[in-house]
Amino acid sequence: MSATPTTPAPKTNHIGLTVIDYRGNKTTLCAGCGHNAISERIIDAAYEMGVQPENLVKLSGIGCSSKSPAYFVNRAHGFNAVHGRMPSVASGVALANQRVMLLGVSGDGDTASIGIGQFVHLMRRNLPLIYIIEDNGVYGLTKGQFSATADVGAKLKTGVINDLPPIDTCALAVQLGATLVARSFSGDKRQLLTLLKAAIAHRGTVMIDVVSPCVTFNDHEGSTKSYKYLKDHDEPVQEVGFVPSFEHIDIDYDPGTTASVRMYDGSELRLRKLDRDYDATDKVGALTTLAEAHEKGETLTGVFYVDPQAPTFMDLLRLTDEPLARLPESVVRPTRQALDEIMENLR
Ligand SMILES: Cc1ncc(C[n+]2csc(CCOP(=O)(O)OP(=O)(O)O)c2C)c(N)n1
Ligand code: SF4
Ligand SMILES: [Mg+2]
Repeated sequence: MSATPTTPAPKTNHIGLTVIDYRGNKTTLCAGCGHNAISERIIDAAYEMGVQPENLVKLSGIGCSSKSPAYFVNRAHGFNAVHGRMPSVASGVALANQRVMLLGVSGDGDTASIGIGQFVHLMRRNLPLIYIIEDNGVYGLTKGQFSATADVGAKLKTGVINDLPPIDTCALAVQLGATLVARSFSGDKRQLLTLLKAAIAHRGTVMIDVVSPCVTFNDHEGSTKSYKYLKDHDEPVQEVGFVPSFEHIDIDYDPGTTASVRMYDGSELRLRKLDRDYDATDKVGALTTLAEAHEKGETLTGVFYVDPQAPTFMDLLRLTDEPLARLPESVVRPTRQALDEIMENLR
């Protein structure tokens, strides 16, 4: 009698979950939209890093990009904020509960146009959160008008040419105080996955601008955010590698050519030099490199800046670890005597 073939049990991560536990709803975005590839990488990164789904808070604003959190990690919490106002909601969540992991997904319009005021203030606080911009250079949801990240000379399908200089969200984030700043391309599976895993291991503000082509309104000849343009112009500043804290792998590498950055949770981010000599811990160097790339019309990708030691907003506020919402009244309510003393001092 022949043995009945058995289906192999799905692989589990180090907290015992399968990749299915990290999936979301079926996407309603256009087939081929770069945003879908980013959702897939988020699922892979959360699975590989063993993120507890119920410990994750997904936040977004308005746009096709801001719909994406519905398409990954269904078991997480979610908040879809008003257009460009995700940072203030995220700040509130972070302050109310330091134990959750925050993942914000925004668009170039949601961030660099209507949301720029909130974005710049978020970047200067080093609040622990991951902020992803799904950057297609247009307002996809409202049918493809230029956004503030569109390059000078970029052409819409209608022939309209963009004359205004773009806002470089990475340069802004580095200058203002974000402590892990990177750019990637939705079509570069390996680099994006590695960056997302490093982002999960970091404590502080992570800002990743992911060029994510809009196949419906901005993937034609003349666009600088199309799949073809990125394939021809994507220039990594280094090769990124990542060893999570729970995988004690000793990989030999040449310290002269690979810089190693120890992340907050003990993981290791490895940055291997390519043609250019790039130091991701040098803030001024990062700004100069981004400015030079801008002058030359290059699309650089990789880690521009990382500082795993910088104090976070919570450290500066000396906030208790215990979620504020769970503190008992005896702790949050001043005593009669304390109130009397305050009143006495005001006389
Ligand atoms: C207050 C407000 N103003 C304008 C709009 C219209 N609107 C919806 S999405 C959007 C732009 C979205 O662009 P982006 O953030 O780049 O997302 P994408 O769709 O390209 O992913 C705009 C202007 C709105 N919903 N609310
Ligand atoms: S319109 Fe563009 S951004 Fe929106 S889902 Fe379609 S391809 Fe993606
Ligand atoms: Mg957009």
